[in-house]
Amino acid sequence: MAIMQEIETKLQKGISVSTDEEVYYALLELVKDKAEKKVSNKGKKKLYYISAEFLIGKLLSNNLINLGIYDEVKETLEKNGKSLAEIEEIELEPSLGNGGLGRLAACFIDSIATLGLNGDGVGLNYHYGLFKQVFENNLQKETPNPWITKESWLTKTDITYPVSFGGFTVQSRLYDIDVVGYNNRTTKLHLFDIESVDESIVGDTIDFDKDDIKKNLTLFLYPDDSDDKGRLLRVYQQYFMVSNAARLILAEAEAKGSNLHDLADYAAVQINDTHPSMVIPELIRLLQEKGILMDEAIEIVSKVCAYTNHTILAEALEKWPISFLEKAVPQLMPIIRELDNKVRAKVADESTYIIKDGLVHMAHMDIHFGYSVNGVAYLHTEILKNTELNNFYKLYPEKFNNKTNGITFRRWLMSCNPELSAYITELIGDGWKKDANELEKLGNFINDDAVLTKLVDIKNAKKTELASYLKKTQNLDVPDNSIFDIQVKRLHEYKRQQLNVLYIIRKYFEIKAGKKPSTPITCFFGAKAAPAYIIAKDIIHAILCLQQIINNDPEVSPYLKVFMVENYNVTLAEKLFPAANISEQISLASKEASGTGNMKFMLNGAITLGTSDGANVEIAELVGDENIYVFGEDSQTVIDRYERGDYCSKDYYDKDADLKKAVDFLVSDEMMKVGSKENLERLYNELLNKDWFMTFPDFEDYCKTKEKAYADYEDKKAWAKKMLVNISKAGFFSSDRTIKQYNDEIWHLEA
Ligand code: Z2T
Repeated sequence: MAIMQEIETKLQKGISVSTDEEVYYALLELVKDKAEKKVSNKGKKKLYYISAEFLIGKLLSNNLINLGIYDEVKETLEKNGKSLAEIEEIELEPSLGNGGLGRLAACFIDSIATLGLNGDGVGLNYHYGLFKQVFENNLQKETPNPWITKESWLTKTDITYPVSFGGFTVQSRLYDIDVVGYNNRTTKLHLFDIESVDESIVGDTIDFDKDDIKKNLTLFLYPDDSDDKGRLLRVYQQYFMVSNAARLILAEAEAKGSNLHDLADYAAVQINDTHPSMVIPELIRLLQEKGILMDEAIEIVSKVCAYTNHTILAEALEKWPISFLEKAVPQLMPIIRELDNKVRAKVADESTYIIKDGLVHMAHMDIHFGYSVNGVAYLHTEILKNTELNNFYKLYPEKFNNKTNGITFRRWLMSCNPELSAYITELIGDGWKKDANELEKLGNFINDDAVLTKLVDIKNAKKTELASYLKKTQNLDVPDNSIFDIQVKRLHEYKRQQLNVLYIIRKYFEIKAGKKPSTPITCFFGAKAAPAYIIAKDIIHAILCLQQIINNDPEVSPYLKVFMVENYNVTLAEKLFPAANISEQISLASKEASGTGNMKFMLNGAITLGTSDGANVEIAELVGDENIYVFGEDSQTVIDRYERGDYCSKDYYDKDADLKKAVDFLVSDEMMKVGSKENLERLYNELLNKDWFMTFPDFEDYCKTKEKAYADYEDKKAWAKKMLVNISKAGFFSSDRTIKQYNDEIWHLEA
């Protein structure tokens, strides 16, 4: 049937006489039908990617692309006076993740489906995604972010399990989302929920009654990025997730003929950070229930579970008080104690024990009782082996391996930048869509002026598109003839948005003093701060105050503008990456495990301005010094300085007049006029008396390197060459490559 007819059959009327909303729901149903008809791998062994977060973003466009009907649908709609872009606006974004970790899980299931592997995602069906960010008086406010509508991507299944906590039992319900691969194949995202969740306890804020677990268990995604503050409800959520996952795993293995002694031939479990770590004791518990003795159960599970670490920030390694676990999941404590005893009997190094000082160290359990431990970028894994987890590396060198992160090019190029995609295909054919390494063929055009011009034209068109979108949705007046310098990621001190802020203040003074940039500069920020992260919110406040001052200063604003976009999420990300000229990746070296935004920028032809941190190191290696701007101290210097403990930010402030002037501006009369004294003074004092993430030592080099990047931008052709090299070398960062490595080296599933 022609696509037009298929849509109209769903609509029961003509497209042209239907509303955008009706068309959206017709397309949703159509996609669900088509997804159901695709095949999925039914191999013996299956991967379960368990994650507390799957930041899938809107699904319509991506599914249309992966089904191969995007262009056809778009044209059909156009012929009937409808715009796919406007219909996409109807879809609510499922923001079921905080940032990189959740988005990575979403990219991974796209690649698992595309590679035709037998693997599913398992997580929770949060009724409210990460909070919606609104700005009021230059401050972040948080409001609830619902995404589930009556018709949605969720399909209710008849799978339900009783899950017991200390003192009560709940009945779970599994909802599935079909994950359509770019290869005629699908897999499932399994999201568990309970039917007693009560959305009516949510008001205008994200505060709610934390006590009634039956009503709130899957109500909210926890809004913390890598600085997770432990909470009891979080333990309930985690156990609910893994208990359901464990039952599903055992049921599916048994259905395929496993006697459970051979579970490792039927299942691999990837533990995405420590949030699902209780799956280890839970699987052991369930195997015991089925008559397998403790020692053997432990051995079986140790051949099934593999752990991914996503951070070296000590405060982000989950450690639960024994009292929490005794209250929420008392049935696990005897098993966890047994695991700890086994470690104590075998290992001399007390630093690796699971239970210490009344705390259960989740990562320690994963490393002792999993068969693989991986970091998410080369540098990150090296730091884990040599520093953070060195004591474990000495015990189990064979378990440690690196899997550099990746992104799905379907969403982060084909879907968000169809213009660039089409042009790449025009130049090198469409083999790159299946094998991203083919992007290297673009290198042949490095001296082709027409190609370089066209790349710049596409970039300019995406900048104009972003500007008009921000005008329409946030009433921002963005000059599209300026350099778009973009920093988008969670707000965290280690990511150092404050360093960018100090540069902007310096630039502001420079322009005031008459030194005007040849091309105007527009600095974009997009970032949510965890609601309880005070200094992060102060940094947002400082950015919004600066935005107000600079954009309204007639002397400065023709040359420099600042925009903090409201409610940065996947939807906005898809509009920002294609429009970027400069990609800010300025974390303190050693602190960003990988970063994945850096890859999205590069793929869309932005040039990285970054430290030698996370995957930036690998980007630099691939593109060469000419095509990236690297600055700042290296990770070893930083690690050594922490080791010595002798950092004093005041010394730098006293020595560098420009730095002093920029820092002092935070508490100037101008800032106080538009901002709040409490917030600005707190930030000022934090930087001057602590600066834990060492912004000051990198300030001078950052400014110098950024000036060099801006100066280089003036040579259009040379800049376009850098863009071309970046795009052509991005193939390594396809999540298809990452997933292939996970499979070859950890999961060993049949293709
Ligand atoms: C997160 O997004 C990341 C690490 C975390 O550590 C937690 C969260 Cl929610 C517990 C990020 C890293 O910061 C980032 O460098 C990395 O690219 C991403 O995970 C995916 O690995």
